[in-house]
Amino acid sequence: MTRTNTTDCNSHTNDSNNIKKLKRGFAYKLFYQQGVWPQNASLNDYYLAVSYTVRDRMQKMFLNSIRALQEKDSKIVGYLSAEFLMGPHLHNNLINLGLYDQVSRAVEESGLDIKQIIDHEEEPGLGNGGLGRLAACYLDSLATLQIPAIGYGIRYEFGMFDQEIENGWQKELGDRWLHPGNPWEFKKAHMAVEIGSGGYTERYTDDHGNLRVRWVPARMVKGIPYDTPVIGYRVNNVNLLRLWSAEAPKSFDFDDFNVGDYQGAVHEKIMAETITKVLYPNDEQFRGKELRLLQQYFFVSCSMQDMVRIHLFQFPNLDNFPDKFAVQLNDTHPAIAVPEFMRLLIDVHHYSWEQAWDIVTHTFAYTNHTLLPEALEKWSVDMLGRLLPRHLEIIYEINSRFLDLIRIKYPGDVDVVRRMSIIDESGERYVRMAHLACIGSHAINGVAELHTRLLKNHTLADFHRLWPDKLTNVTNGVTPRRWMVLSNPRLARLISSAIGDGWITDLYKLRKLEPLVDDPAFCEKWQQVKFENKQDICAMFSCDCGPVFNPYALFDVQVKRIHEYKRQHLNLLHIVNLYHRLKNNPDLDVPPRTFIFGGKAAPGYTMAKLIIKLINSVADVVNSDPDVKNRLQILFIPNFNVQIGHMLYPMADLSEQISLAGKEASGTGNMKFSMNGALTIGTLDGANVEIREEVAPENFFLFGMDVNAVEDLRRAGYNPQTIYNQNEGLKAAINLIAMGHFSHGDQELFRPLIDSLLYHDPYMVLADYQSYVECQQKVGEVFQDPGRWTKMAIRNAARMGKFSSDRSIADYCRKVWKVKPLPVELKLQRLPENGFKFP
Ligand code: AZC
Repeated sequence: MTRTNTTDCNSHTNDSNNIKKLKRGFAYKLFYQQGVWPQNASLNDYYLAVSYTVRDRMQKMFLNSIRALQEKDSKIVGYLSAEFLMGPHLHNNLINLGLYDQVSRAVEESGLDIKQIIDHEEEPGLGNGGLGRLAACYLDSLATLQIPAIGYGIRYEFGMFDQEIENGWQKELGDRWLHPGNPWEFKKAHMAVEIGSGGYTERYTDDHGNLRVRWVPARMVKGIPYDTPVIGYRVNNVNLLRLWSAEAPKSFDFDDFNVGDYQGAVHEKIMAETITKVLYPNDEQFRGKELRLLQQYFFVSCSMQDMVRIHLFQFPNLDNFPDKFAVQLNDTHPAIAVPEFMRLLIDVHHYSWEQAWDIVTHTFAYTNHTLLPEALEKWSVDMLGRLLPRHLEIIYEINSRFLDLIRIKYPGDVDVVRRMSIIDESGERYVRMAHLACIGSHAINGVAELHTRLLKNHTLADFHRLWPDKLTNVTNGVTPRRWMVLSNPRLARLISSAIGDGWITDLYKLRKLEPLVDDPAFCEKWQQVKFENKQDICAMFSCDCGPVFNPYALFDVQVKRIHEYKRQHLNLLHIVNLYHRLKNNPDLDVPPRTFIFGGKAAPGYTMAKLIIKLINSVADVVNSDPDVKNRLQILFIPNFNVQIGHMLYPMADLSEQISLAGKEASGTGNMKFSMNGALTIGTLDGANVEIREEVAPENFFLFGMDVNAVEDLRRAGYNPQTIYNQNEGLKAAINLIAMGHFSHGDQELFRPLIDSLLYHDPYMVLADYQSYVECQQKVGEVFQDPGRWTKMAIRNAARMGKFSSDRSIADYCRKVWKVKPLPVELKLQRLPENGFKFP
């Protein structure tokens, strides 16, 4: 049920009444909540006052939504994810509530600047990149599609580190997102749950003579939920993001304290609270740290206990749990939920193994997000057994029953048993979390067609052969609310003025833009939007003494985590080559280009950090070279995060999606760029394949090997040196770097990178180089024909319907979760005039 906007002739009066109320709201919050007079208030005080006022406007819907979950026989999606990269809340909430215009007027009339207030928010960066941001887009779509859902995760005290660039190198700084105060969360201390770890298990006979198992943990911590409302776009539904924070069960050990052991007294508290202290900043690199396993178990156990509690609030037992909850495992980080739920069902709620297994396998579904072998989680059996002894027993039992099944299915095939076992016994013994997730789930999905195909044929081939119906594809998507309406208001306005605003909740409607490619006035407006977006970013950098960016240049953007498989160094080799050619031939007929990079490297990933240093070093030389002034510029934007993404996707002309085919599971930045009218230069990898299908090959700059060619080349024996020796342009580019042209003559600095390219080149940068450079040449030629370029850009945006996360969520609902929308009605209306009579 959609909320209707006031469209009667009184709407103007209503508006001004609302604005008056909002202004009073700000003043009230400033006075009573922040405890300051306006003249003494800081920007943070104003931000908080505005946010609390907006939050109040959500409360009625929030409380009604929670009541609807409890009252109705509705099915709830439990989305378990170690990461939720939500990005700033205020702006998004204003848009979804439909309050942006009114609040900004109220703010202006109060003498403040809405942009300044919005920009003041410290974004909750509780995720590394793609996987965490996808979870956030999905929460937006779940609420907008009116699907009851709870996102369960970890309230890291320190989220993703802040990146600074010092002398070209990445420097990591602690993120203090909670420091200014978080107006969007509600602490629910009374809903704490207890979480154990360590200890031992014991068998006992209960009062009815049944043999049972009991886990006696060595340590307990409390999990405290913090709830953040997630509102849908112009609907009454508000879902829940429930993040868990660890606290010691008691704050001090007074015995220790009284005998003078202050350190000992606080030790336990500190240890407990360490669990949710910090997000591990490694994306797609498994590290096997004990604290990380504790984090995973902690939030999973909190969440499963919470869902069980919600269920038992309505039903006498857990028999029908899978009718009430569909639980999604966002990668294997929450896969320990499988043995944890078995433990709760068997040890605590006294189900038989068979009954419990039936409930568990009807509850869970698992999404795989990566094919990179180094990202696949496998925990040492010793460590897991030490931290979670009962879970290890359960995992062994699951495995033993599963392998029995395999032996029956494939008699005599010992190899398949070895391959499919949850326990990897090839050396030190490990628990393979992907196998556990596959076996414990009723559905498994990849995140793009190609990725799912590769899962079926390679990574999970044995499982696919065993259960041909379990593996499905759900191609990723992104929310057009944040990634268009919020971040690109100029484009959103232009589109809505041309085709109405239905596209915001039905992105396929963008198709209506297509005929407008033949409308010169529309094309001109389209160009103007892009130009103004580019000017915005130029303005931001023009006051620095650094380079001033030329808004007429082709803005060529690669923003994403820095990783060798994403091949930022391929982009760089092209830049160096272009620089070299321009120096040798000033008459070269190429359009001016501004190359923009952004992204963080995992702190322990030396090669990725060296790539950042190289980008900045090349930028230093190129930007200060008068020979290429205004023709070639390079900008590394530090601390790429959601907020900076808001700025960068809308101003890009060209989107770089250049991973080696078969390595990027999907990518989601590729979708954000296209929606905002950038053209893609890309390989046939991840969702690029489907983007190209949608926009048609002639509107996509394709280069490089496909997965088959990659496979063939690897099998034939790949030797990057041969390519280096045969390609003059490549040789020149590599030599410039190697000879120290960008490092003040230092030939050692970039040697590890150069050696890696020349002697291993695991991501086949050199093999794709020539094809990339030629494709970039074509990009330049097309850009010099603005009419043609604009038509291609409009067609790109017009055909992005498939890549709305609304479509992805609708797919999950239909294929995996079997849930239906539950529109929330505003039954609980306003607070009674004379206050409550408490029950
Ligand atoms: C990422 C994939 O690398 C990216 O291709 C995909 O778009 C995204 O997930 C969302 O599905 N994976 C991760 O961020 N991390 C892990 C551990 O897979």
